Amino acid sequence: MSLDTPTPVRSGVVYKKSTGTYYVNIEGENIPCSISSRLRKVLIYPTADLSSNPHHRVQKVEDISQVDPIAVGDDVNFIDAGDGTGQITEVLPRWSQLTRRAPGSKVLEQVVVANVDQVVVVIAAAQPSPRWQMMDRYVAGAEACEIPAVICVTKMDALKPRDEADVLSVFEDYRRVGYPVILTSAADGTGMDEAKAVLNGRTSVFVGMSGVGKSTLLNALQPGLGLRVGQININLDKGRHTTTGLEMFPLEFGGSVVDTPGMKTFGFWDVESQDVALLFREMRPYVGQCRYGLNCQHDTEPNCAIKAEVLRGKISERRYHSYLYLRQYLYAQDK
Ligand SMILES: Nc1nc2c(ncn2[C@@H]2O[C@H](COP(=O)(O)OP(=O)(O)OP(=O)(O)O)[C@@H](O)[C@H]2O)c(=O)[nH]1
Ligand SMILES: [Mg+2]
Ligand SMILES: [Zn+2]
Repeated sequence: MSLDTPTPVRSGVVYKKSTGTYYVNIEGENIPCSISSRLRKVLIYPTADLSSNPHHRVQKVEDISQVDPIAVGDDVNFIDAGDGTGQITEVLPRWSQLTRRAPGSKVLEQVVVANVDQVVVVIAAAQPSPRWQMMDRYVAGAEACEIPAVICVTKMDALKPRDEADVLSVFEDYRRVGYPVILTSAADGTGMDEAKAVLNGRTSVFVGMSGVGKSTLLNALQPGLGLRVGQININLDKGRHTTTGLEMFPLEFGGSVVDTPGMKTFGFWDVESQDVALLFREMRPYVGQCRYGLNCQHDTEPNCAIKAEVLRGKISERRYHSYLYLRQYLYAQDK
């Protein structure tokens, strides 16, 4: 290449990562890219990863609190090597990010997905039976990341008639506080048009416990996607962690979606204990109204405005228990 030929810099979106390689999507093609040494400088690995990844060198870099400078969903600039590969030189500013504490680290943050419009919290109506506290943890996690949440109920076909009224009334609670809820079944096609309408034109990330049917739903929405799905373990009433990596897919009807492996938690990276109630929408207006003001944990304190609303039936008791449980989960042990 002669000196006066400008370096061909192109822009795209990171669709997938695997150790050291980032797949950048441009015009429907995934180009494997490495990253420039300037970006690599901020690429540090937690010490705990050393045993499993002997090739990773720990770099002690102050002021850096993220494990990987590039996340799925990032808009990046890269140099096209001309041989089907490239090198990422720049990550463009993110306008939203789903974060979590890096696995194996107490201090490092990991951006799981960048630049998403909405978090789709997926929960099965049955098989596995709904874990409401987990669901509230996901919804609160989305609030902590300031990304709108949509609730997508799967496996409506598997819901027993005798459980239907109870389960549906819980979803009504969410509608009442302002979360859209869609009821679907990949098995009989229920709610497919509604699901498409919610995903159309947006970038979404699917979260939810293993086995709830995230990959199956995506396959049903877009035949040909061919994501791997797995049977749930009936005895344990749990999935088997079939999806192992994070990957973004373009949707033919418009928009794109990131399928994730069943993550247990995200979003609480920098949430202080007294802020947890703010992550429950219906509690927000009462925060600061308790006798102990902003110091109230809404637990055993007297004259608590939030508990008063629970007693009056304005805040669901179930959501209030999820709040107590989440606070305990976050602060009784490590985040
Ligand atoms: N009855 C019924 N079963 C479903 C439905 N959708 C998914 N399943 C079953 O649920 C099981 C788990 O589905 P997956 O799509 O692998 O679940 P996942 O949420 O992607 O799980 P992970 O990748 O492990 O996080 C499979 O046996 C599916 O056949 C549905 O609409 N109805
Ligand atoms: Mg899956
Ligand atoms: Zn209170």
